[in-house]
Amino acid sequence: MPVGDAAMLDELKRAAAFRAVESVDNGMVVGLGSGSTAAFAIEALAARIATGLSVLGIPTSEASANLARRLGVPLTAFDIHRRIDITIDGADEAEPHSFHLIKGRGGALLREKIVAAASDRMIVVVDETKIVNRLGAGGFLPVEVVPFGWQATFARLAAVGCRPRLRTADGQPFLTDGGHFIADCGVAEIEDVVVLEAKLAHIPGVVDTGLFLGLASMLVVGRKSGVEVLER
Ligand code: A5P
Repeated sequence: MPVGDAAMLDELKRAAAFRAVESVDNGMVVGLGSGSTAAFAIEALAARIATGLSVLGIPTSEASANLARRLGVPLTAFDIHRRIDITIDGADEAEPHSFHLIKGRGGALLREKIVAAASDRMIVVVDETKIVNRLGAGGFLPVEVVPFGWQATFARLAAVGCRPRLRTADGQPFLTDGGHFIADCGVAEIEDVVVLEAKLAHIPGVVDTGLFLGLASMLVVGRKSGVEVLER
C-alpha cells in the first residue's frame, strides 16, 4: 500500500476510534482491543483519562497492556472484575447487516473473544476498507490451534474446506500470548458462517476461530466522508 494511503487509513481509524471512546462513561471497566485501530482507541481513552475520566482497562494482549501502561490507562483483570462494560476493538472484516466479524490478523483472537464475550457491549472500530458484504471476502480466516499435533489439526481444517498455512515470524511458528499456533486459512466468501464456526469448533486441537458472531453491538466506521456509526 502506498505510504499516502496508509497515512490516510490511519486518519480514518483514528477519527473512528476517538468517536468510539465517546461512549465510555466514568467508572466503567473497558476491554482494550488489539491491533493498530485499537491502539488509537487506547490513545483516545488515555486522553480522556488525562482530563478526569476514571476507568479501568482489561487488555486483550500483552502489546495492548504495555501500551495502556505506557499511556497511563489503569488496568484490572478478571480475578477482580468478571464483567466488562464496553470493549472497543478493531476487526479485519465486518458485515454491516449482521455485525459478524473476522478478527485475528494480529494473533490476539482468543483473548479478544474472551473479553468480547464478557462485555455488555462490544464496539468495533474499522476503516471503510474493512466493510464487506460477506465474510471471507479478504480470503483468509485465522484459527488458533494447540501446537501438539498441529499437522493433524491442519488436515482436518483442510477437510472442512479451509486451506491452512502455519503463521510464522522470523522463520519460526508464530506463538500467540497463550502459547498457541495460528493457522491462516485460505477461504472464499463464506456461505454460512454459523455452520463453518460449528464445524471448526468440533475439530480437536482448535482453540478458537477468528469468526466473531453476534458479539459486536456497534460498528464505528471511519470513512473518507466522515465517521459512520451503526448500532444493532
Ligand atoms: C488482532 O488479533 C486482530 O483481531 C485485530 O483486531 C484486527 O486484526 C484489526 O487490526 P488492525 O486494526 O491493525 O487492522
